[in-house]
Parts: sequence; C-alpha cells; structure tokens
Amino acid sequence: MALVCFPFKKERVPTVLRNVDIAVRHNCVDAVLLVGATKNECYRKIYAAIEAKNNSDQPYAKPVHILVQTRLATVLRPGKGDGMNTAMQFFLNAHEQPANHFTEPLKRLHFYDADIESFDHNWITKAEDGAALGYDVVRHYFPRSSTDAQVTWQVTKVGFALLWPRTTLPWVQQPLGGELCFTRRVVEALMAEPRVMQQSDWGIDTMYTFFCAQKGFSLLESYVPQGKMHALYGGLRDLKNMLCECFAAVQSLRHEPVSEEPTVHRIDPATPVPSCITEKIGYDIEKSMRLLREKWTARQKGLLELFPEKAKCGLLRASEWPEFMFMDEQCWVSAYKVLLDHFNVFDEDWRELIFKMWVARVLNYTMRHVTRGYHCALQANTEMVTRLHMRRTMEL
Ligand code: GDX
Repeated sequence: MALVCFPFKKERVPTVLRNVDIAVRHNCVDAVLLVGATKNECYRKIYAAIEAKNNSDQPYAKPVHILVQTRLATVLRPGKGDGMNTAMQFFLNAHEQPANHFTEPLKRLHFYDADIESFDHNWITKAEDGAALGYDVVRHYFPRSSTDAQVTWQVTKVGFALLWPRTTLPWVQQPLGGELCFTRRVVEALMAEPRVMQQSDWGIDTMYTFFCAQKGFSLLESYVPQGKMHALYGGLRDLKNMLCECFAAVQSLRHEPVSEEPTVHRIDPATPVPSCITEKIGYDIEKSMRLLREKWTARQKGLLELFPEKAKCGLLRASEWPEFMFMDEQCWVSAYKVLLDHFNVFDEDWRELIFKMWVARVLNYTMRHVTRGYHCALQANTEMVTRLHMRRTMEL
C-alpha cells in the first residue's frame, strides 16, 4: 500500500500531469497525492485536468487526490515543509476516511518534486525495492552539475561534518534531496516530532534527514543515473531563501545529540556520469559576481566585526570589487562557526550577510575547482567535507 506525493507550487502543468500518470500506472502504487502551496493558477489547472480525466472514458485507474497544504507551523514561512507535512498527515489518516476507500493503513509514502522532467517508473521501483529489502528510509541520489547543489555542499554537508562528525549524517549523499520513501513507522516518528511539524520552509529536508538519523532508522541511498532534469537557476539570488532556511535548520539543531552507535546505511554505487550533466553549468556566473556588491548596509558592515579578519576584510573589499578568492575552505568554515552562534534567519541584514559569504564561497569554488573539470570539482567538494569530518572526529 504505497502513496506517491508530489508537492507543487508553480510548475509546468504538462510535466506534473505526466509524472502523476507515471505514478498511477506503477504496480506498487495505490494512490497519488498532489499537495499545492495555494489555490493558484497552476493548482486550478491541475485540478481541472484531474477532474476532466476522471470524467472521461479513460479515468485514472487509481485515486488521485489534490489538496491545498494546511498551515501546520506557526512561526516559519509557509513553504515546502507545510506541503510535505500535510502529505504525511494525509498518509497517516487516509484509511480512516471512508471516502478514500483504503481498506487498511497505507504502508509507504514516496515524495518526488513535481517538476522532474526525467521522472520515470524506475524512481518508484527503486524505492519500493529498498523498502522490500527492509530499509526504513530510501533516499534517491543522483549526479548533479558541478555548480549545482551548493547549498547541500557548503551548508548542509559542512554543517553535518562540523557538528556530528562521528555519526552517519556526514555520509548522507544528498541530505537535502526531496525524492525519498518513508515506511509508516518513520512517518509516525517524524510527525511526533514538533520541530519537524514546525519546519514549514525549505528546512524540511534537513529536518527529515536529521531526525531519521537521530532515531536510528535504516537508510538505503539508491542511485538514479539519469539524474534530475529541472530548470537552471538564474543568478545565485534565486537560492537565497533556500540557503538561509537550510542554514537556520542546521543551526536550530546544533545542540541536539545524535547517537554515535553505527546504524544501517547502505549506498548504492554510482555509475559514470553522462555528459549532459558533466557539461552543465548550474547558475549564471557573471550575474552572481554582481551580488557581492549589492544591498550593503552600515549594519552589515558592523556585523562583520564578529568574523575572523580574513572573512571580514575580504568581504569589505568585495563590497567594492568582485573579489572572492579569500573565501577558501578554511575561511568559509571559520565564518560558518560564527554564523552558527549569531545568524538570525528573521533579520534581513544577517540574511544578506550569509548570502554574500556563500556567494563568495561558491564563486571561489567555481573558479578554483570547476574550471579544472567536473571530476576535479566533485573531488574538491568531497575532500572539503572529508577533511573537516576527519579533523572534527579527532578533536572530539
Ligand atoms: N506544496 C508546496 N508548497 N510545494 C512547494 C512549495 C510550497 O511552498 N515550494 C516548492 N514546492 C515544490 C515545487 O513545486 C517542486 O515540486 C518541489 O517543491 C521542489 O521545488 P523547486 O523549486 O523545484 O526546488 P529545487 O530548487 O529543485 O530544490 C529541490 O531540490 C533540492 C535539492 O535536492 O538540493 C527541493 O526539493 C529542495 O527541497 C531540495 O533541497
């Protein structure tokens, strides 16, 4: 009994409907759930298309539900977290609603971003196979462009290595991945965790990954070789909210203990990466360089006093001229530690400051490593996390 959920906000309707169709046709799937952010135009079009299909002579062979997300949290911005948590609530209670016609409780909940153009039945099959092998959680991981995933690498992976080096967390391949499958006991445990239910924004992926590790659930990371084809970001500014919210999620957990006892964590081996991914540039570099000079305030410059000299002076120079080679690995990690103590996700000066530091870090990485080719760049990311991970393990 599996439910596949696609959270969506504003996406290409044909892509979403194509993905719904793939899920409905899968043998292991009992129902599909779409959770929209609001009743916007995209929601209305998808709703109308589902109604039309169900009233046609070839209706969906399985129930396709569409909901607007419930406001479940109280403080943070309503976003993908409320969407995914709404799906978890639906999943747990679906069998109690006679109108849903589920004869027993649903057993597995899958999530996939609604906009994946390379989605096919294999994503579901792989997750179902992992669940059949007994894993509590199956997460998909896939090759990404060397300039993509810079919130994952610079924020989440660095944070996990710094804060919980002796646990399974630094080994999670794509800790922010939104393509995963939970068994019922995982959904029950996550829903019982108030911090998960309060994480209504982009921080939800961090929360799911973190609490699954803290609760010791077994994890299979399943490799999807074709990767996730989705639209390119424009400048890095498109990622500012995600950056701030993912950092704040790690920051909010920093005093949480995680057991150092080994837990079951298997990683499917990766295969050679196709050239459409190795040759792809994930963001607009020239547009991003300008960001270092934008939106400075006197208070931001004052807050720089909290940071080590190298980060402080580098950023002050960058406010006048696009400079970023100062933001090497060591400078980023030292700034990251200050941010863990002082960052305030509700304060726009702090949001701009972390954003500019991260832009400098991403540009530094791009110019130093991405220019040497895809494999060198990925190696540099991996080595950054491994070095930090090893150093912190020795220190603790
Ligand atoms: N219900 C709901 N509510 N859905 C949302 C909302 C919201 O407020 N915001 C976004 N979505 C949907 C969106 O329509 C799409 O289906 C999915 O969530 C992902 O959003 P997208 O803007 O395509 O995110 P992006 O940049 O592709 O990031 C995704 O991948 C990241 C990663 O793998 O690194 C997203 O799943 C991130 O959470 C993840 O960290």
